[in-house]
Parts: sequence; structure tokens; C-alpha cells
Amino acid sequence: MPNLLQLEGPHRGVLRITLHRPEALNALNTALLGELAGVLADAGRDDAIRAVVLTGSRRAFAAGADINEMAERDLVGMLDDPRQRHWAAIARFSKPIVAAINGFTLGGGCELAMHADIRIAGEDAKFGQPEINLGIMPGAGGTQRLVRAVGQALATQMVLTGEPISARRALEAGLISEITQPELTVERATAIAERIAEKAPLAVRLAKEALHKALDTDLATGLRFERHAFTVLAGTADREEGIKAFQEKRRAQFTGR
Ligand code: CO8
Repeated sequence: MPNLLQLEGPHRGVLRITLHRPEALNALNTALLGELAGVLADAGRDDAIRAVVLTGSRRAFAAGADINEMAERDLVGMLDDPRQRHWAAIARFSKPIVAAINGFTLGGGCELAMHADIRIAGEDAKFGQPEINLGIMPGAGGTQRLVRAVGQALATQMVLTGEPISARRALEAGLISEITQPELTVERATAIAERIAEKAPLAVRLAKEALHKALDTDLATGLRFERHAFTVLAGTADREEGIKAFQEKRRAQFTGR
């Protein structure tokens, strides 16, 4: 049973994962990342879980990698860093993650938020990549995913100055898709995740994969992947059910087959 995470559910197909290291503003140490990777691996195999809500506390989604732990690793230690394995496992998770974000979302915390498929933030959330202030730079996708999310100009300013941006600015820039009052963030993210959990799981999974392709391939390759995925879904029972339910004017009952 993990102790740096709090788990709730699944309720209505949604597992809620709360980062819980309040004494360190949810700084992502190896143990926490390992627990998260493990919980997501289990969730990936559990048919009762169709989407995940990932959240932190009101004060911090996560204030970055654990700086004290990082201080103990030299160059060779970094090469062997088990955290890289955990980050890769988080990135591989095939079901949708909706992040409910409040407070400090910095460094590895901002990078973790960018591993989510949808980001909802409270109006007092702060997003930043302050690694440069420590004499280092982002190491879990902060230079790559941030450019794709907010564009070259703002990402460069954030990474090179280390200065955070507000939730409002993050919304304008496309880093998050909605702003809520801080106390409603988890509720809103859960409602979105529940909506997704009602859909056909295979369609959701392939749509997620295709959306990811839009960020890491050229257009022709992405379109080819989309076409293949679209075709594959033609062989599923859920497609048959979805179309039949539409024609019969009733709600579809998807089974994941
Ligand atoms: N690591 C460890 N402990 C932390 C961290 C952190 N990232 N952030 C906060 N804490 C601890 C503080 O040390 C403090 O502990 P204590 O009470 O024992 O002194 C406690 O949390 C509360 O923090 P503060 O007292 O500092 O709270 P404030 O409200 O005054 O300040 C801030 C909040 C502004 C968020 C401040 O804590 C801060 O600047 N934190 C560090 C932010 C940062 O630099 N993050 C980037 C870290 S580097 C990184 O993320 C690289 C990722 C690379 C991943 C590569 C993987 C392979």
C-alpha cells in the first residue's frame, strides 16, 4: 500500500490519486515517483479504472524534484537514476489522466502536470520551471513538452528566467484547459474524468495515442496513425454498440471489447 500517495476509488471508473508529501510541498522523490509509476501500472491492467484524476494539495501540486535527494547524486548517479524509469512508466500509461492542479506546480511538478492529458487548475496555481536557479535545467520533459504546450517564446522565457506564470497566463498560453476556484478543481477534474470513463475504452485509448502522435511526429505520420487507429476501431463491439445505440435513441453500454 503506497504511503506517499492517497488513493480513492475507482468510483464510476475513475481512480483518484493524491500526491501526499505535505512536509515537502509534494516534492517528487524517487519513492513517490516509484509509487506513482506502480499505481499507474496496476491501474493500466484494471478494467474497472478507465481514467485517473491526479492531484496534490491546495498549497502545491508538486514543488519539483526533491532537491535534497538530488543533491546526493553526482553525474554517475544521474546516469543510473531510477527516476528516469519511473517517468517513462508514467508517460507510457495508456488511460487518460486529468490533473487537478492547485498552488506551486514547479520544475518536476510542472513536468508531471504535463504528463497529464487534461489540466484543470485553480486560479491561484503557479506554473514554472525554476531549475535554472539551481544551476541545472529541466530533465523530465520541461524543455520539450513546455514548448509544445505554450510555444517557443513563453517556454524559453520560463526556462531561462525560472520565473513562474499564473494560472490565468497558463490558460491563455494553452498549458491548461480550464480555470476553477481552487476548492472546485478536484470536483471539476473528476467530472471530466467520469465523462471520459463512460466512453468506449478502446476508442479513448487509441484517441489518446493519436493525440500524442500529433506532438511527436510529422503530419503525414500522424495522419497515417490516425487512419490506422480509426480503422482498427471498426472491428470493435463497442463501435457496433455505439452506432446501434445512436440509431435506437438510447445510451450506449460500452464493454471495452
Ligand atoms: N525539494 C525538497 N524540498 C522542498 C522542495 C523541493 N523541490 N520544495 C519545497 N521543499 C520543502 C522546503 O525545503 C520546506 O521544508 P522545511 O520546512 O523542512 O524547510 C518545505 O518544503 C516548505 O517549503 P518552503 O518553506 O520553502 O515554502 P515557501 O512557501 O516559503 O516557498 C516554494 C515555496 C517557492 C515552492 C519554495 O519551497 C521553493 O522554491 N521550492 C523549490 C522549487 C524548485 O526549485 N523546484 C525545482 C526543483 S528541480 C527539478 O524539479 C528538476 C526536475 C528534473 C527531473 C529529472 C528526473 C530524471
